[in-house]
Amino acid sequence: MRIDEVELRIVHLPYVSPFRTSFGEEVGKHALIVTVRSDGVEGYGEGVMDPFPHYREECIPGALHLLRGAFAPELMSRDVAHPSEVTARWVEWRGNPMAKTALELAVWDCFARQQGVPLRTLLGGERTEIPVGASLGMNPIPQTVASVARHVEQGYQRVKLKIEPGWDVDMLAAVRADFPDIELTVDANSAYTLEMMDLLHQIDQFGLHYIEQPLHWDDMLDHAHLATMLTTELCLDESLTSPARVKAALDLKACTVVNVKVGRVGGLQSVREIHDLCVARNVPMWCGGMLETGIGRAHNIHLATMPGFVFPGDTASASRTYSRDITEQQPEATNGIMPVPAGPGIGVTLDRAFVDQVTESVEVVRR
Ligand code: OSB
Ligand code: MG
Repeated sequence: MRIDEVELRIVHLPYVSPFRTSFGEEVGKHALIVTVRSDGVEGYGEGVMDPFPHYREECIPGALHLLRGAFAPELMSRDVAHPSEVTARWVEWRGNPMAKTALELAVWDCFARQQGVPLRTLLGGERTEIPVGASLGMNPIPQTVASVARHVEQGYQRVKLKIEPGWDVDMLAAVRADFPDIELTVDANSAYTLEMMDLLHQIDQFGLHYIEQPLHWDDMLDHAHLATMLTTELCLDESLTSPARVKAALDLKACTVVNVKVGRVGGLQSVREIHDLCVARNVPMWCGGMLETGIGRAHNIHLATMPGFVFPGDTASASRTYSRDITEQQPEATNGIMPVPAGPGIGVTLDRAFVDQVTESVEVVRR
């Protein structure tokens, strides 16, 4: 395929309610929506970097700079035989997996649409629905317990609670008092250190399935140490930025569960490599989320159909996050089951009038 144009668009959407984690509170989403055009067919990708680097170190201005000045021109300078080869062309530019992914995803979607197949088919995903859980931001305890009740009632297959020091033991005790047996996990987004072993030992007592990223956002060694001191399993999120880093984490026993976010690991080809590694080592994976719009959410649903994604992921109903999304189809889960959008590519299309309303900037890079 020959890519003729790459469109880089920043949209801004309000969340239904503020989302608070240990790294801050967000009231809305700035999303980078990338469109590629090839032979009259469009494909869409989404970048999950924020305006400022609170989760990992990428940010939107940096991503635009690299996409405009390096990745898009390189992509359009030569034909693409298959989307799996795209990110290898950008290795001379180090890091920046989220920026690379935003464009790579658009190429995968465009390629699948040209072939007339759902994206999941290109990835070897045979399932037409996936199990999902929900990630709950930090709120006062009564609100949190009520929110857990609502999500359990709606059938979500696991509930994940955001924690930080001082926002952990009492909240977990309250939730466990009402829901002693539900599948429960916590996500600290790097808020703890090994100096806080007392707290971590208390968190270890709540029968959690796993603890997600308790320590520093780029660490492996401390997590490997922590794993020997807890009975609860560890899952890494922030620290896993490439197939090589996943292999290192597994070799070091820094985690026994893997959260895959396509943007963090550098694209779908990286996801495929991580998937095959985890399947070969019998390591369970699940698909994380970054409160994506309908474009990124649809990509997540397709990739989570790969057979190694055995635990429920964070790709819950779009309506939990947005009252109006930028796609015409809004993926919704029923009883903790999310249907894979049908049709070619990622199976969703842009609501163009609404996209224009919420666009903050748009530019087109041509071949
Ligand atoms: O750590 O998984 C995370 C959202 C933004 C940044 C980091 C994380 C999250 C979530 C939300 O947990 C998951 C979702 O509903 O998309
Ligand atoms: Mg996380």
